[in-house]
Amino acid sequence: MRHTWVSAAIILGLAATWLSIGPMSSAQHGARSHVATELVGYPPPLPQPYRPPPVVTIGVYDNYFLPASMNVAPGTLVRWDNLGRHHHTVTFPGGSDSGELPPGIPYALTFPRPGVYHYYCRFHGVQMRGMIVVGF
Ligand SMILES: [Cu+2]
Repeated sequence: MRHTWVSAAIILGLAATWLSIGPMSSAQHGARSHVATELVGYPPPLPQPYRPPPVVTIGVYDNYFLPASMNVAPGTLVRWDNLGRHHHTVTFPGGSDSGELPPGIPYALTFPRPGVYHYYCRFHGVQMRGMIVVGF
């Protein structure tokens, strides 16, 4: 009986030692612990499904943009459709320019960054102006 208690105490002591230092030191199996480090976070996150960017359309008429002002989220694709009977442009001062857009020809730009973007038509700029507000 006394022998059993001594054995149990020895086993408990060994178990406590094992738990405190681990089954092997890291130097003993460095390669294995390197692999284990790489597997942290396994399984890897699932790939996100492709989500097309939001798209909005602005009408280009003779001689105005409709709507003249539009708020969009970052990453939105903005498309201008020339629904008028004349040629127009979508021109951002110091930036993109659609060139001359004949009737029926669209132009599109993506707005990745927040900000306020003013544009106009080079042929009718006095009255034909627009603004894209890209939200934060
Ligand atoms: Cu115009």
